[in-house]
Amino acid sequence: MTASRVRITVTGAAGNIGYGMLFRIAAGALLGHGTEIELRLLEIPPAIPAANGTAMELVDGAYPLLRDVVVTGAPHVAFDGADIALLVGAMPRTAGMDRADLLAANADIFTVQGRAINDHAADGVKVLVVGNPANTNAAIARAAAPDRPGDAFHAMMRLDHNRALGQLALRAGVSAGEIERLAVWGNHSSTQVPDIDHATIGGLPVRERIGDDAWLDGEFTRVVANRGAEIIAARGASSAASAASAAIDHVHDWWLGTPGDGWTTIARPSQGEYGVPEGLVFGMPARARDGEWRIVEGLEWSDRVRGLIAATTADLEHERDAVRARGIPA
Ligand code: NAX
Repeated sequence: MTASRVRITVTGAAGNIGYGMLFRIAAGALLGHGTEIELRLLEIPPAIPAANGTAMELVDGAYPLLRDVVVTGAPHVAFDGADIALLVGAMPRTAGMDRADLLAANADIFTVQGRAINDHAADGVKVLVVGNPANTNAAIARAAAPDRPGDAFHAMMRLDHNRALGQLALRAGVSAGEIERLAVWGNHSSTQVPDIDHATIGGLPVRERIGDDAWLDGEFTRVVANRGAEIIAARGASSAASAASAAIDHVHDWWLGTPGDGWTTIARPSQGEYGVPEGLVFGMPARARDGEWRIVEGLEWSDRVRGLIAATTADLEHERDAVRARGIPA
């Protein structure tokens, strides 16, 4: 896609992922070096001073592509004319809050933001939800934006995809760039299903190249699905830089296309592909061309993968039903 100037809205701009992402966006990592950028940074009132500090640093970076930075607490200002919206800010789980409370608190945020996108964003806006629970938050935002095409609302599963690539690359002693045709199905949660059955390393099937099915079907899947918790335990802070990098990868490919015949993982509202209930924002393999994603269809699931996919589907249905039980469309 080409456009000489693109307006990008980032919510939660004062947070850790925001800080990991904004300078790379300003430097051209998102849309390439021929596209000027306007940034709209949305924050809640207590975090506006910190977002202003980030905006000052963006100015101090003297990025040639960066034409404008606006910090605001008003969704209608933040999303006005947005071509790309990165919904990073979310309500974190606090002491005493159960999962249903967390879902409901975030449902309010993503309903307001979905509505503001519906009413104010540019035609063709592309929305990536990063804030957790990302898949269900994306479904909520989409439901609040009935005038926009459903497939404009994605949730980020590129970090899960990249984590799986990273583990395979380490194990095989290759670059992540040599691995193709990987997919991560389902929810961005511990039920996600990294699927290597179609994947290749340097053109060879992964199972053949690695030669250790027990590791691939056990430890590999566990490490990828629980990597976020492992990083919090190691750093004492969540995985902000790799999450920012994955969000940039997702939107970069949406805008500029996936390279060659390769595919990656996105989560967008199911249109019934692979029998997944319509509307669930579900991780699937996809290719991007000319600003549109096409799901890679026709892949066969092993019995093992099929069983795991049933579980991640039930996980997402459970989240959706918990939100709907509070009267919130999702
Ligand atoms: P931080 O707590 O550092 O930052 C979140 C920011 O969002 C804060 O500055 C807060 O003021 C702001 N915020 C809260 N409500 C808002 C609202 N209604 N409008 C605008 N801003 C709002 O969290 P960070 O580490 O940046 O993570 C952000 C989100 O990403 C979390 O929900 C986190 O769970 C999620 N993640 C999602 C990942 C994925 O793969 N989908 C991986 C990384 C990350 O865990």
